[in-house]
Amino acid sequence: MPQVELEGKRAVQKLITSAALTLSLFTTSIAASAGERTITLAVDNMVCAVCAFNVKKSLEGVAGVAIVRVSLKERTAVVVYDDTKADVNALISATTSKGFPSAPKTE
Ligand SMILES: [Cu+2]
Repeated sequence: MPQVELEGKRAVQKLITSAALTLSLFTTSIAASAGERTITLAVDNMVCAVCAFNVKKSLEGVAGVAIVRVSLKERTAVVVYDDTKADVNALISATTSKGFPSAPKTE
């Protein structure tokens, strides 16, 4: 039954193509999300888990901040924020005012 086999192959191909298309649309919509930025801050004075917690809390208190991931080991805070509501200076002053001076991390 070569005909049936061919149909089956086509159906699978169609499925793969539509899955790939869905995935690329999904990725595009995330990238295009309005005003969303991610920045890595190098944070000073973090010596223990409580410090890291306080840094996280200070950043989460800034309007427009969506996600904060603090690494005690790396001495960094990765912040996802809406740049129509918050800016880098607001993030820096939030941690600095709690005793943890920070600056955009340069590789
Ligand atoms: Cu500490």
